Amino acid sequence: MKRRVFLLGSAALVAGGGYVWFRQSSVDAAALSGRPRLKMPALLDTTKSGRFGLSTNTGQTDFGGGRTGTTAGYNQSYLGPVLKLRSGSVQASVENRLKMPVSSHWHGILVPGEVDGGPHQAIEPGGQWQPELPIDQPPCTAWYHTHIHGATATGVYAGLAGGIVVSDGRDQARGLPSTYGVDDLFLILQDKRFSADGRMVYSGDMMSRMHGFTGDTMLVNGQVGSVTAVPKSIVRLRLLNASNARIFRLALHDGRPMHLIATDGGYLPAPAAIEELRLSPGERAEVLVDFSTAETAMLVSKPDPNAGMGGMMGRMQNLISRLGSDFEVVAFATDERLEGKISAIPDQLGGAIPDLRKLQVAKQRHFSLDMGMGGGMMGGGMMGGEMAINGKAFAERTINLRANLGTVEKWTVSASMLAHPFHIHGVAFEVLSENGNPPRPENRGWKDTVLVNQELELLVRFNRPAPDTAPFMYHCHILEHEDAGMMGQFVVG
Ligand SMILES: [Cu+2]
Repeated sequence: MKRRVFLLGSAALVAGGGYVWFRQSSVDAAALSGRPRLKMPALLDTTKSGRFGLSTNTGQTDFGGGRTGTTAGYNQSYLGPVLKLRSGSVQASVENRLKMPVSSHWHGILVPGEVDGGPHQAIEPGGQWQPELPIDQPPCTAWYHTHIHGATATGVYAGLAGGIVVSDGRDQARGLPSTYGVDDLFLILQDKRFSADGRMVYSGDMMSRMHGFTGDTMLVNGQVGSVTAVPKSIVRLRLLNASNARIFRLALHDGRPMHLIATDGGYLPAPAAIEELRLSPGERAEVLVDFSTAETAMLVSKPDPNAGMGGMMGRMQNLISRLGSDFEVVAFATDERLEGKISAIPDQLGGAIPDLRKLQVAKQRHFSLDMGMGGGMMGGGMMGGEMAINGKAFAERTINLRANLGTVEKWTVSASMLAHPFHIHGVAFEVLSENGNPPRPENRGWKDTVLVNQELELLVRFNRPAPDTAPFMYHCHILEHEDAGMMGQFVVG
């Protein structure tokens, strides 16, 4: 069945843009054959050595397609290697060769506050940080990125981010594709803006501060206009949204299903066939796609719901953006030389079903994600586009709440005006309800980041400690909002 091309009202105004192209039920193989092949990030496998080293660098990056930029990365000029971690103690070393402070937050890795890599673990220029990471969690896809308050948006945009795979080495027994770079692919999705002469640009203008910065060009693993070679088999895509602000609504161009196998914290009990996957900044999802049925395929995205429905400014932004209507995220072409080992979607995955409902709720809390209007329309001290949670902008010396180690709390998180991806450090949570309904498939399982469009109820499990000197953060993962103060911090003890 052909996928319905779904257009927002305003998108009709950008006809002549790319969307008509995606009505095609097949992707032209000849058109893809001239493109450069997508490269996977280098894999830094720590499962034998139990250690890894990262160092921040800056450099000039050629993204392909005539696009270049002055960028930063870990161990390279843009982004960083994918770290493969196993359970047990892992010795990390992060060296900062940049002229500004950076950090390395292990987003989705459940470790104590002192080694979480948040704003309190800044690494000064020339400095080195050597945390020991006690890895103890189910297999999952996670990531790392700089997290300096006020400089996270520009740091991640420059390239200070990389992927993480937590593995228990048992994916073959699960019947899952597990050959990295062949049938187990890591795809880092980002959007960027480029000047007329192809240089990467960033803007902290009013619209970007309000809505978050969105780009006009798609990058996958730091590459523009590439094609991903896949075997004619079942392939696993580890999808990471490392954009500053863009929310993806992903689908295969021909309506073939994606089989969702894992969300942020790891495997679901069984695969769930879905047609659309919503992935907001900071979130990860693993899907299986069957590439045996056709030689080519295209992962596309519908417009960002924040840009399309976020009022007049979002609509204007849509009109000037080439990513305003349905757009290509990543193209695939089968390659006979690649050997895929998996030809069927497994029935079961063995992911533990979080059932926090059986546990006693120690405390109930409410969080309101607040946006100050530029003109001070909201009053209450949130002038000039300041962002806040429960009316309070982030303050480095304020502990906003205290939780007890080993307890479960019910957090109700609400948002108005825009949808905000809400991330909590150092915990895994279960989405209890989403706008009064059961959570959508991609919000099931263990989560650490979730898009809040109206009101979500979360059951949050606190089982990692964080002292007053190294509290955990909770914040909006639209990085411009986070930098502007939509963040709080908590201790667990
Ligand atoms: Cu936000």
